[in-house]
Amino acid sequence: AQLDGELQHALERGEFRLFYQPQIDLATGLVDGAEALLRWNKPGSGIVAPGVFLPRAEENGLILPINEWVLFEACRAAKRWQQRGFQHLRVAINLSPIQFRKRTVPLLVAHALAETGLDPRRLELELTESIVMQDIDAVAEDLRKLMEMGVHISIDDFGTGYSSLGYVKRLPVDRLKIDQSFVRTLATDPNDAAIIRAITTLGRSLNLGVLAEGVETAEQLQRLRAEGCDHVQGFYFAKPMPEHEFLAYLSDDS
Ligand code: G
Ligand code: G
Ligand code: MN
Ligand code: NA
Repeated sequence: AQLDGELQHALERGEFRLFYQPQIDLATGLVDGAEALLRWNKPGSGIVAPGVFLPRAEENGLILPINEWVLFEACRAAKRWQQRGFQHLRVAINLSPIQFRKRTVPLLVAHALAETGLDPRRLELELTESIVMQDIDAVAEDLRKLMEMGVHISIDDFGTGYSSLGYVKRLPVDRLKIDQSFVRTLATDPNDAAIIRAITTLGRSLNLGVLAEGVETAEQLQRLRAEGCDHVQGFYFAKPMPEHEFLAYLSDDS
């Protein structure tokens, strides 16, 4: 209950921040996007990770205004990047299951794009299986509206859920994000390589991009490239960081 009040205050006082983790296009070796990850800059405590407060926010409903703030802030940030000359950079945000249940995501996204002037093609929405499993027809309809706007859709933590194959066929999506659990032990567990190959093969045949998350070593990178991943993201390249550090990283990179 104390956390509920603190989160409400955090929202009102503007204590939330977005950190950005670069995503690298393996075809060019360049950063072409970033995942926005929520942080709470709690007075007296420093930066608090989302695992500490998002589960509670999902329970008490505060996740709705929090994620709405995330959407608008990420669009404002990406618009700033465009204006600085990084025209091809995309920003990806994480959506939560209860947002989709409200059926307001397409409208909210349209508002955020209109208000910030961000090109819809520079926004990506990451969905988890817990979202798509709810009411797949309703989700499919909302995703179609978003895609018609030009917004990109990816499936996060791909491979960890048990209905992955079924929904990938029924939903309009642009890419799969291979869960980091398959990348972590890639060098030592032959099953991981087999799973990753299955996902990239699926991606190719359905014309979907495949991004591997949690890349921490040169060896993992080399194997992921060999297995046909087109994008990577992970500590090997960079950790999630504040916007000014991300912009400095971009300038070094190009
Ligand atoms: O940022 P990591 O570094 O700690 O994130 C932990 C988890 O929190 C991840 O599963 C990530 O998807 C989730 N997460 C991070 N930011 C957001 C956000 O803005 N909205 C939602 N719904 N989940 C987020
Ligand atoms: O669930 P989702 O994929 O949205 O969460 C991304 C989470 O993964 C964030 O908490 C982010 O900080 C974390 N992350 C990103 N890259 C790496 C990595 O290379 N190694 C590890 N262990 N975690 C990572
Ligand atoms: Mn994610
Ligand atoms: Na993930």
